[in-house]
Amino acid sequence: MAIKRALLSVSDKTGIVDFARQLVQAGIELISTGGTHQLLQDEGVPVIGISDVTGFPEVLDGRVKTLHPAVHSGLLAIRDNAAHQKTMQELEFDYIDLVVVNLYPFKNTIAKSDVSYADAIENIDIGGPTMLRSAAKNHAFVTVVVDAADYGAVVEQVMEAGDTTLELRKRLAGKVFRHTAAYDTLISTYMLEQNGETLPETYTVTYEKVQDLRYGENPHQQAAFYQKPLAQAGNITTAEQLHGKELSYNNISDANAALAILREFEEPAVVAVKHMNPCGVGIGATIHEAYEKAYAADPTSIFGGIVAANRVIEANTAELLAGIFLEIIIAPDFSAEALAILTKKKNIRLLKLGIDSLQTAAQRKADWVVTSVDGGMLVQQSDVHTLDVADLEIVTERAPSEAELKQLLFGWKVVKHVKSNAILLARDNMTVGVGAGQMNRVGAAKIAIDQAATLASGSVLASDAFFPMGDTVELAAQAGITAIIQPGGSIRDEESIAAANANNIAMVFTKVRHFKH
Ligand code: 93A
Repeated sequence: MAIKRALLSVSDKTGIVDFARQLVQAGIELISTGGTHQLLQDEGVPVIGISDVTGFPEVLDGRVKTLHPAVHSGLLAIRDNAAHQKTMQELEFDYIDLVVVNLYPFKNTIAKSDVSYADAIENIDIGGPTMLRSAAKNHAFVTVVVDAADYGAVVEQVMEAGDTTLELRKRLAGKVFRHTAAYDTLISTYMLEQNGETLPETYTVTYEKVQDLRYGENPHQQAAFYQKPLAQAGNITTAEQLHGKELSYNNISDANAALAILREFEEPAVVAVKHMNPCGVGIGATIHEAYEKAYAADPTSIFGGIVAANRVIEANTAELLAGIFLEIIIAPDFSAEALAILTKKKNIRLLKLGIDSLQTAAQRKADWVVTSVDGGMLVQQSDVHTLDVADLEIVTERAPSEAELKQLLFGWKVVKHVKSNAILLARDNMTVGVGAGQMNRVGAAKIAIDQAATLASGSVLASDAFFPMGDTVELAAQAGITAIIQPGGSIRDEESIAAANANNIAMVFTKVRHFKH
């Protein structure tokens, strides 16, 4: 069966004129809606207006253009069914063999910062998806194109054989249902969010592929990278790679972890990450100073790690960064000089966040975090809790000094992002010991103290959850730690408090915990 008639109705008119011309060359008659019709006419492409097919004008400001039995019978009729043939003749309807539609730009509309609700609603396409679905259902006979990237394949087959293959029609129909499902999902998410609804009965977010990955956590695992539509700026999904090899699966998850820590800080901060945990975090008056501290925190573990900064990287810092082996450097931007220095290194990946400075967690829209389990998933709000100093409870005889308090709050911001059980030591605006992912808290404390070595004495300690016994405090005291921040809330808090008092340690309770599994 040859393709005789095509209906073209597109919002994004890129490439449509050339495509239409080629269809006409192949002897196909064209029908089109308002704007598309106008464009084709202006370009001298012969085309019939949709009203000449339906016998109706486009009405209600274009809300009803193609929603008519003449269109949908033309699309849905089973060509080799005698009863359908008879009905088509009686109603004087003609078959439509090819449909080319792309939809009202709902996503682009809601992405505008000043979009009105009415404008968003007006950009919900009804007639377009209806035609796409009719044509896709009847793909045994009808060719349907929703993606301009497929114009070429259709033209090629039509020019050669006057028709498309069933294989192509099936593929294009499958694409259509995926496309309309994603389109509706976005509308649903937008509308329910406007109404404050969260955690719906069915969880349908459509993720769009950013890129295929060479492999997953290990070379024998297939993997790809997806992003949510309308991902916020400053995310790893929206970062621009300026230099270096393709990102790997582990690079992306580590970079994501680094950015989450960075969002804790408004002042210049640098975070070094290895295997999803911070190995060095520093803050300073300048990003250079912050980097020196993040490096000094643990000059061994940073090797092969990821470094993220919340200010533009300048040449002086780039010189230092170029001196060690790093997988990735992430920053809002790089000065031209810094870029010249760093791009000399073939293997380093440079990621630009494309924003002036990184937004802090408090400035961002709260997000939902999805973790998969076999056969399902868990969804929770991202842990964006920020501590109010006024909520701190001093539980020891000695209150922390101002200097200790500053380090305690710094440590608390970072320990939140360390895999539980976590103990972190801080001093001089940098982490000096990180104990991550231990099955018991004393074990985490031992690792942190061991790593801090001589710097443990005079540091402060932060713990992501309460101490079930006094043993961690005893260990801290032996190491010369002077102050502790922890959630409190254990039935044996008194034991920890007594141990702190006995050793002149100042201890504060946050009454908030930050488990991270
Ligand atoms: O407003 S609609 O939901 N009602 C319709 O009957 C209809 N038919 C096609 N939207 C409709 N369309 C859409 O119009 C198409 O999906 C396409 O995006 C757009 C093309 O309009 P024009 O050719 O006037 O630029």
